[in-house]
Amino acid sequence: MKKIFTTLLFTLAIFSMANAAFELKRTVFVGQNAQGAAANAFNSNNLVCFVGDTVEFKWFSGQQHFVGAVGGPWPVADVMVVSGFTFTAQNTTYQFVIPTAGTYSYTCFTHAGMSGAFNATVNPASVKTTPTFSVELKSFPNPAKENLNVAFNSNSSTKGQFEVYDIQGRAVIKEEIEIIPGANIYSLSVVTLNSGLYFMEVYQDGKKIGVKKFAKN
Ligand SMILES: [Cu+2]
Repeated sequence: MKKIFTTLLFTLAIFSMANAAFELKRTVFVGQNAQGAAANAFNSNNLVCFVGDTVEFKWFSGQQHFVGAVGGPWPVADVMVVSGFTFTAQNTTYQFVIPTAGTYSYTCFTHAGMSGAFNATVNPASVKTTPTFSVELKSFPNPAKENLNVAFNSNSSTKGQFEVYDIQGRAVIKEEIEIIPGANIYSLSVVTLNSGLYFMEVYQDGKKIGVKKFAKN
């Protein structure tokens, strides 16, 4: 029992680490130069980071620094934008989670020439890739007599389903398919269908990814 619990904890820890790996906290020391010494400067004053990261401004030295944003896509509601933020020994940190890509400039209004920026881009590792169909769904011949050929492109290998509905919305055909990366062509037998209009829906992993209207002769 204890072993199972330990394994579970370990698994949870790994899982949270994997999630946290995309978002980092980066510190900008207020009142420190690039060499780490006390100065009317920010360290770093040219931070490179990712959307979702937390930038923490942390007081390092100097009596008082009144810091505010001067450019970039800062949210208006942000305290550092609206009123500036005062860094003193007692009031040491200010945190900001980067909401969107761009270059965020900031300055210390107390000390001329004390300024910096951080440039945020979207971390490619955090972008979840969802399978997409790069080519429009095609069906032919239209009207169909015995077989309806369905063609589309996919970038992944997954399970899929064809569903055909009549004009009253009744399901008349359901067929499981295996979707492969690249060009997919399926021949669907429609010989049992009455003449009329139908809608063919294609599902990938339970999600509808295409609809095509066709006629049966
Ligand atoms: Cu300052």
